[in-house]
Amino acid sequence: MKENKPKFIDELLKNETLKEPLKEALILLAMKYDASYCFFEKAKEKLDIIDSLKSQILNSNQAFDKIHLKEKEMDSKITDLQKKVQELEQLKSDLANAQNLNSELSEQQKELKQKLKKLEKIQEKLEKKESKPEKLWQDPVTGMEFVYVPGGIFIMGDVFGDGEDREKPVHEVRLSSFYIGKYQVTQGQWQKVMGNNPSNFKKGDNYPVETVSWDDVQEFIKKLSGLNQGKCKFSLPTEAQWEYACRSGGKREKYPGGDNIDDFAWYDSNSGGSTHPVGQKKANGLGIHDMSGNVWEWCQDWYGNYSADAVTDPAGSQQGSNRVIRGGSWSYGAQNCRSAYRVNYSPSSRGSNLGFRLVLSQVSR
Ligand SMILES: [Ca+2]
Repeated sequence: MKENKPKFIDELLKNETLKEPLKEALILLAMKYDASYCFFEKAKEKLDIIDSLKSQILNSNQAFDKIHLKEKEMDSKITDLQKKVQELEQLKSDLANAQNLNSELSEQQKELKQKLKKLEKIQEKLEKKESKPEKLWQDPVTGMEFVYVPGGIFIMGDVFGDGEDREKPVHEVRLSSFYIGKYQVTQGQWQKVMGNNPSNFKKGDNYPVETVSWDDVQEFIKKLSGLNQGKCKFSLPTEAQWEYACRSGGKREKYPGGDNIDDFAWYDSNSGGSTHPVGQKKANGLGIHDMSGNVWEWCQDWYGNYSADAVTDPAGSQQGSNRVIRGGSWSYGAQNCRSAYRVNYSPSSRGSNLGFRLVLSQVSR
């Protein structure tokens, strides 16, 4: 072991004059000094260790603080992340709801589309029905056939300029669609409804009924409507309806169907002095027979003068004493069988050359 005693003690011990007790005291002192020195050295070492430990502790405290800070940051980041996760969950659930809603909506959309298609089909059918009505309608009671006459505009009256004054002035008429008898009412049909046959020429059921007054016809209409349980609205044609139907829907036709009267009408030159079964002559452009000739036909209107004004669905004079008759007959000449020719008769009058046909304006199902 290294000795650390101070030099001056060695110097003193070299002195031979030094007394023994003093020498011993000096050696003891040197030993004490050495021990103290050793102790001091060790303490110093310990202090160094303590310092180092202190510094380590300080460092680790700082590190701990840093870790704590990081921990806090991490906590805050975790909280943020948790929030984000919650938001994402909410978004996910919103998305799921939206998807459900979307699929519900598309289901509803599908249903709506199907309904729309059905509606369109119904509309199409309705439009077809409206635009293409049945061309023929048959009365279930008498078997009477009616022809559809599509409405339109025509010039009514003496369009050929060879008529009577009472066929003037020509004027514009607008008419709604209607149905009109394909034939004059027959004796068989009259018999079925009225239970009698007032006709002069009783040659068969298919001959036109005649010797019926305008008033008789009103009774016939009332009874026929009753037999149809009020489902059908029958009437005599207005004078405008009659002329429009006669001229194949308002065409410029001198006789119903064309210029050659013999093709279309029984009149004095070809009738042999009698009526003929309905429908034997050619039909006009609408498929209607015997508008001219065979028997005159009652119209609904009071007889009156024409006005030059354009009119819509005219119903004739508002009042009068006679009703209009149209078309000529088996006993009259070609001039009286013209489409525009018009004459009048007392509503109570009857004649073997005077019958009628009906108009159907409405059928309720
Ligand atoms: Ca006729």
